[in-house]
Amino acid sequence: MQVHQKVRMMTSPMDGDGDTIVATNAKRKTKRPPLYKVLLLNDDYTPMEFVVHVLERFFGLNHSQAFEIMLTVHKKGLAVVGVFSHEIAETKVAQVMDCARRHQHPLQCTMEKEE
Ligand code: TYC
Repeated sequence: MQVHQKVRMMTSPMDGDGDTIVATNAKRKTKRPPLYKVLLLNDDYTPMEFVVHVLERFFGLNHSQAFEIMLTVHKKGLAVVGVFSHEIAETKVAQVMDCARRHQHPLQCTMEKEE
């Protein structure tokens, strides 16, 4: 973002009314990489304890944090469980989906670019 700011200085160059124009906060040369939200979706069949286990195992949450997020998903339909780089988010989604498939639960996990 290019932002110009008018600053009073003891030296020139002036812009006519005694203010000096300076450029600040010039465009970043290295853009920060985008971040991705990992979302967990509700369904009617996956056991609550399994969801809590998945949140503890793959997202490093303690039992009460995991239980709280599981309940949010259960009540609201979905919740963000974490925000990661593209590669880490992809890995988390794959780990959850694989674990759910192995246990034959329909649990769904997806990722979405954070704006
Ligand atoms: N709704 C499920 C049940 O009542 C529990 C559940 C919670 C399932 C979160 C998925 O992501 C989920 N057994």
